[in-house]
Amino acid sequence: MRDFIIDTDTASDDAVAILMALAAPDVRVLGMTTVAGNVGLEQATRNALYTAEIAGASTPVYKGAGAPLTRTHEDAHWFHGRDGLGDNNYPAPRRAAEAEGAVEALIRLSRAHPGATLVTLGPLTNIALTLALDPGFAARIGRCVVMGGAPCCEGNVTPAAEYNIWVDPEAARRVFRSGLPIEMVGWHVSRGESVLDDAEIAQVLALGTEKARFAIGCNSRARQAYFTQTGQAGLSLADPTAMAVALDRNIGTSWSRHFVEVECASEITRGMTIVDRLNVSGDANNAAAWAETRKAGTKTDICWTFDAKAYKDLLMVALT
Ligand SMILES: [Ca+2]
Repeated sequence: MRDFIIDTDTASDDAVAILMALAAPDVRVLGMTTVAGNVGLEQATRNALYTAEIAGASTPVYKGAGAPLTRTHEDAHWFHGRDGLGDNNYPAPRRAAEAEGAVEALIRLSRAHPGATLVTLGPLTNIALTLALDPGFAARIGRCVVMGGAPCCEGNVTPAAEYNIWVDPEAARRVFRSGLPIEMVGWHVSRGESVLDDAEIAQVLALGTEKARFAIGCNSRARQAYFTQTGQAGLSLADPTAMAVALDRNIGTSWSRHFVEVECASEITRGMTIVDRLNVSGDANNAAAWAETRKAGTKTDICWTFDAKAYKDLLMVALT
């Protein structure tokens, strides 16, 4: 069995990603840690618990940060609905979160299960706080699959940035410099061929399971919002594409490894993930600006392209 820990700002696409992990026969989800992001912390926690319930799982949920490290929290209700699950009035979950906090749980679980895979589906606040308290955390994680960023392409919240990185860029910068073995699955991966078209959505619903109905129903608002934003019809699910890569790295079909920097100061490019694709960050004209990144020495694996068919097959099995 492979051990997974999921850090999530549970909204509608997180919910589908969580269902995928909980359905994987060779994966044990040790716990889920929640963070303020697409929705507030209380709602994210409630949604994580409710999603586990839909999957018939009793995975413990640990509450984490209620706001970014230094900035005011900004939600994404416009995309996922006020409750993050498309405002379908889902009932309250039967279980409650654990008394232990997310940071404490992350440290404890990484000690008890070294080599576990950490999958982050939200802002990186909890992970930055964990690293601040325990820098050794990075070395105890086997893989860290990050849904976040927009490497060398446009963002979904500003022209330059993807939401998870944009909302807490200081946390992201700390995490990208930490030595965590990051596999970055940016927003671009969930677009184009990865979008479920109307026929594929009908195929999911034809499975007739509660999981399938929930996966499509909770994303009804996101489906409309994505069309408004991009003009592409269908269901674009960012977190499930990252989870697919976590479950099977080969679903990412081309990768390369680079220094990545996160813009924290600019108004226009806040949260931009800048990838040193040509390895010029050490050149004299860049050396000062990139000194901290290069000193940290951590490169990130960037997923550029993706096997959309294998992802959709995996999704269908998970929702059956
Ligand atoms: Ca998310």
